[in-house]
Amino acid sequence: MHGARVETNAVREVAAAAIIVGGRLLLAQRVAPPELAGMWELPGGKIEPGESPAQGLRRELREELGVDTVVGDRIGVDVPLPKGMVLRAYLVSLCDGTPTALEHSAVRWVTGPELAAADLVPNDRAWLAELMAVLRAE
Ligand code: DCM
Repeated sequence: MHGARVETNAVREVAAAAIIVGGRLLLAQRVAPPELAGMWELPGGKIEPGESPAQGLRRELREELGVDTVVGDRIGVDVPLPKGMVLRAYLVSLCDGTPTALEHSAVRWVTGPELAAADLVPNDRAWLAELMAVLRAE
């Protein structure tokens, strides 16, 4: 078919990182789109074809925050996104570097109560209970 793109069976994944150090979770403030700008999210992004979720998330965190990481276990539910994509969260450890807002307007470390009060992007609210439980267990 003229102009047709090759479809793959793989569901396109957006992976997001729960980076927790010393009882605080890292949040990043979105700059776009307008309806999400100013809201806080778990940093991450789209996994590219041929990447594992762990590889893609490590790449995104290097690009967005300038850090080296190890991607661990999944946490929380799958969140359906438009166009058949799915959003998943992973527990991620920092190996090297200080998270810096290279593609966000800011980053900040929040305690459980601060997370509960934060202006989170709606999708990431699905993980609030699990994230609070991990923060309490720290
Ligand atoms: N997204 C989200 N929560 C995150 C990361 C991403 O809801 N923690 C959504 C926003 C976009 C899509 O995933 O709809 C792709 O993300 P981005 O625009 O950051 O590439």
